[in-house]
Amino acid sequence: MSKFMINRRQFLRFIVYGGVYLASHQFLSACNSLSTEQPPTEFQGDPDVEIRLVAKPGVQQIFPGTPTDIWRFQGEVLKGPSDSLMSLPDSYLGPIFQVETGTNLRIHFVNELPEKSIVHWHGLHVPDDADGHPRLAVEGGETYVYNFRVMDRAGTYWYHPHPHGRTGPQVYRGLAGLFLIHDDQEAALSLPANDKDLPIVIQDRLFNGDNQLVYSPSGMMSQMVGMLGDKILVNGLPEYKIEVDRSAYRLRLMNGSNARIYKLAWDDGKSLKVIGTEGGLLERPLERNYVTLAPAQRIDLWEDFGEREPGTVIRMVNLPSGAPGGGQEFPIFSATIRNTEREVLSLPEAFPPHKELDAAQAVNVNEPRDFILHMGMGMQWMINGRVFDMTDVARDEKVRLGDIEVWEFINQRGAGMGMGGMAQPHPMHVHGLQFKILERQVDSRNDEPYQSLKNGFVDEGWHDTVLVMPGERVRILMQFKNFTGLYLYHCHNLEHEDMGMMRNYQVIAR
Ligand SMILES: [Cu+2]
Repeated sequence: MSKFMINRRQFLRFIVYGGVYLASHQFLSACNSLSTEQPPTEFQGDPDVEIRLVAKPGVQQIFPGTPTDIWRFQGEVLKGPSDSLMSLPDSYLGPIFQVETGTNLRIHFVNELPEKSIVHWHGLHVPDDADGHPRLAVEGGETYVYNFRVMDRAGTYWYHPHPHGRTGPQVYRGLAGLFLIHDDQEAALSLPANDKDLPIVIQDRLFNGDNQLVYSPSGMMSQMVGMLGDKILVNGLPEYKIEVDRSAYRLRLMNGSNARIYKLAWDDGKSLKVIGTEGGLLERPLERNYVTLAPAQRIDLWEDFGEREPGTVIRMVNLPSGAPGGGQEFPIFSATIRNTEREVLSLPEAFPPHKELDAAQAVNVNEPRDFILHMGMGMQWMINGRVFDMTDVARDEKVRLGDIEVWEFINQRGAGMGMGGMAQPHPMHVHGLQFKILERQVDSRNDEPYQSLKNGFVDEGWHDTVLVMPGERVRILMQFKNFTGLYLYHCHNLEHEDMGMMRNYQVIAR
């Protein structure tokens, strides 16, 4: 297998520098006939946008005093519009990708870390060899080339490393960035844009007295709960502040934390207007008193700051909840309303529907595929009694190309002494697609932390990550389109994932 991958990498270099696409395509097909995988679906010819993305150690001034050692993505546009990458000022976070649907994208990922890595384009529908599966991880000093067409619609996606067992520490040190997709349909809506379209990437981190990141997921609590920090950073900065005009804004909230679940609200009690989720705009805006945001999830808000008086300072806060580490209220960021002229932009009542997926058309509508989330006897988080294996796919993890399926995640409380307390929330992520959430059922205990978070779920719209609470069953609906091959589904609590709460699923040709 590893020899084969080296061949493929050499081949990809050949495409880039040799440019003889058709001849090399035949060569790749020949290589692939040795494995069970389908040839990757790549675009033909030259990319529209070509980017070099380097992961490497660095330092960042986060607090006064000693700068913090971090790892970061650094990007360079080799071809295409220069604003295909946008950097966040004073941040360790990677550059924000900004591309149009339909763009043929080539990304040279250069690993300059002292360990293996690979990049996953979270939420994107890409060929399996562009999905950042851990089997594709490259050593420090090596390059992996991605070729894919951006097929998803406008929305807030992101990217982060995905090497097996090291995703948690690599993301924690700073390796993550937003991936924004734009399309004509969204552009036609005239939503708040440019300086009124703000990324809000929320992360918690733990620092020592010398401003250095502490990553200590060992020990009983971290194994259960994952890595929690005691400082909140937004876009890589503590005590994040924005100044806003008296106008409508689009706030793209993303939970980039390893394990923390947020319960987000404005401290002046004004409700939140949700316009989008992981897979783009909702069919119509929704109102929530608070939103629950699990690791890897995104929620786009519409906020008309003009409804408040100039000079007002409001804060987005985390409300107390039963989520791990969520017992107290704490601030996320603050916004000061500038004394500008009131600009009125009205929130559309509805957005164009994206597409429909009919549960009745699912091949297993009466008998969903069950995935039991539980802790094994070895104190290890598992899915259906299994932990991650690099290439293993069980019989019940094979799906057919084109099929629509219902999957059910069952977060099982243990039966024995104390085992009930071992159930933890699991934000479940399926690679390579966006799904619909069909229904939730919670067991008769119906207790914390479910009660304090449930009214903040946004189950409408399209998702790539869904929070499954202890005692809960969640059914999702999805279709396996266009690409065969090996993809992942896993818990996006990164410590659970690194511990093995991840499995392959394989899309097989009909
Ligand atoms: Cu989990």
